[in-house]
Amino acid sequence: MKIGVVMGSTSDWGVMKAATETLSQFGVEFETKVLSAHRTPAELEKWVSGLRERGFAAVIAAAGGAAHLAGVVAAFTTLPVIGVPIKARTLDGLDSLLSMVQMPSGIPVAVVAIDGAKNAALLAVEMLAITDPQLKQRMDDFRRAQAEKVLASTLD
Ligand code: RP5
Repeated sequence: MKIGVVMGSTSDWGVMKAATETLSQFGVEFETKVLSAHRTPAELEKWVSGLRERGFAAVIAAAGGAAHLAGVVAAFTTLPVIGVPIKARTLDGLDSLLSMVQMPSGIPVAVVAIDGAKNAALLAVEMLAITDPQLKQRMDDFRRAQAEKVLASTLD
């Protein structure tokens, strides 16, 4: 199963590289797209509507400003949608966070931290790992390595 990674602008890519790098690290296939809820609404609908039958399991959607992208993606699919609020040029990304996290009842979007691209990918991997034992093992190994790094750390 694959993960869709969509962002509203090429200006989001600097942050979103961390998501695709993390998916690659776990050997998860993905497709990246730049599509905007307000600049390319028809193309966004077409791409999102075809994802399930093309073998996608979830979508990561990143946007800044009035970040309605994740909510609109969620409106067009019943695949799980993970929103990444991008720290835009104004308001420190708070506008992005609130517009993603405050989805009205009925159309859920799971939202990670502002610029939280890596966690979005990890959450997507965990979703796939529910039914993929190899991926679950890789996630267990990742967690163990992370814990060992913390335990081995020293202060000056
Ligand atoms: C949103 O507006 C994008 O997701 C981006 O975070 C923000 C600014 O886009 P650009 O003006 O840099 O293209 O649609």
